[in-house]
Amino acid sequence: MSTNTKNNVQDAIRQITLTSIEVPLTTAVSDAKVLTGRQKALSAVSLLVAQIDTEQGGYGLGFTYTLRVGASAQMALAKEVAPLLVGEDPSDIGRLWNKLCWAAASVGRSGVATQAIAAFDTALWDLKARRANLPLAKLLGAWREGVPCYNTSGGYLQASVGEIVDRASQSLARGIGGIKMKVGHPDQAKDLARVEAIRKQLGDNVPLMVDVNQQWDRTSALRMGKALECYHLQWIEEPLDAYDVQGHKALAEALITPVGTGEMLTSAGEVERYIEQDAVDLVMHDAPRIGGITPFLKVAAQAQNKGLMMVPHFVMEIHIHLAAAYPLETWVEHFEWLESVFNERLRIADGKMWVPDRPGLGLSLHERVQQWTVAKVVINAQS
Ligand code: SMN
Ligand code: MG
Repeated sequence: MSTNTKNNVQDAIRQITLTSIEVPLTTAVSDAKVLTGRQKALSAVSLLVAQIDTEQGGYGLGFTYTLRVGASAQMALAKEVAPLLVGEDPSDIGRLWNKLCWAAASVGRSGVATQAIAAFDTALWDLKARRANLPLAKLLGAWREGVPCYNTSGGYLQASVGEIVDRASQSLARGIGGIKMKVGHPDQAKDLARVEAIRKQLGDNVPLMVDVNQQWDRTSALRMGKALECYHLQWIEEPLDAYDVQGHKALAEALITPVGTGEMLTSAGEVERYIEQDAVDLVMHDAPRIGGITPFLKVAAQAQNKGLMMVPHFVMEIHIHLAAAYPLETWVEHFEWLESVFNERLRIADGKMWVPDRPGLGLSLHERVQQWTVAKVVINAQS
C-alpha cells in the first residue's frame, strides 16, 4: 500500500473568480430601522460570489452579501486574501478558514473579514458536496428533506395591512407555511393594530412571527411582548439591540412567546454568547454574515446542545441545506429577492421548502447577472 499522500484524492485550487453583483429589488422595503430614521429603505442586495476551480476540473460556487454599504470592502478584502488559497487542497476547509482568518487578523475576526471569508468557505463546501455528488444537506447529514418555511418579503412596514394580507395569501397559496411581519413602528399602537388585523385575517392556524429589527428598548420590549402574547406568535425577532445579551435573556424569561436574535452578529463567538448564557429561545444566525458554513455548523452544534430552535437568517439558497441538517426544530426564511440570480428554483410545497436533489448547493449563476455585475477579478498562479 502506498504511503504517498499526493494521491488522486488530493486536488489543488487552481483559480478563484470573484464577482460583485448588485441585485435590484422590484420594490424598496422599509423595516423599523428605516422608520426610526437610522437607515434608508432597502432597494438592492450586494452579492460577492466566489467561484473556486481546481486542477482536476472540479469547482465550487459560494457567496456572501451585504446590504446598503460594504460591498466594495468585502471585495477588496477577498481580493487580498484569495491568492493564499491558490495551490491549497480544497478539501481542508477548516484549515483554510483558519488560514484566511489569520491573514485578515489585523482588521479583526468579525465583520467584513468573516463575511469575505464566507464566500470562499461556502464555495469550498459546495465543491466538496459536488465531488461527493451529493446535495450539501446530504453531505452534512440530513434530518429531513423538507424544512418548514415562512415568507418575510411581503410583510414590511411600508406595506398596508391589505397589501400584507394579499401577499400572505399568495404565499400560503403557493405552499409557504408561515408569515413574518415587521413591527417596531415608532407608534406602538400602530404595531398592535396591524398585528391584530393581520392575525384576524389570516386566522389562528397560520404561524405568524414578528420582527422588530432591534428598535425597542427594554421597557418597550417587555410592554409590547406582553401585549402581543394573545396573538400566539411563533416568535418575536430582534426585539432589542443585537448585542444586548442580558436584555434578551430577561425578556425571554418574562415572555411565553419565544424570543430570537442573531442576524446582525458577524462571528460565531458573538452568537455563542447568547447560547452560553441561555439568552434566547431560538438562534437566528446567518452563514454569510458569520464567516460561512464552517462557523455556522459550530454554532448549530452548540444550539443543539441547548435544545434550541434554529432559524437561519435570509439566503434560503444556502440555509435550506443547513436547516435540513439540523436535528431539532428549524424554519427557513423565504425571500424571492435572489431568485433571479440563479438558474434554479427551490421547490416549495406543503408548508415546506425542499432540499434540491442537485449536488452541492445546487446553484448556478443566471446569465442575466452580467447586467448587475459591478466588478470581476480572476486570481490564479499567474496573477
Ligand atoms: C432581514 C434583514 C436583512 C435582510 C433580509 C432580511 C430581516 C429578516 O431582518 O430577518 O427577515
Ligand atoms: Mg430579522
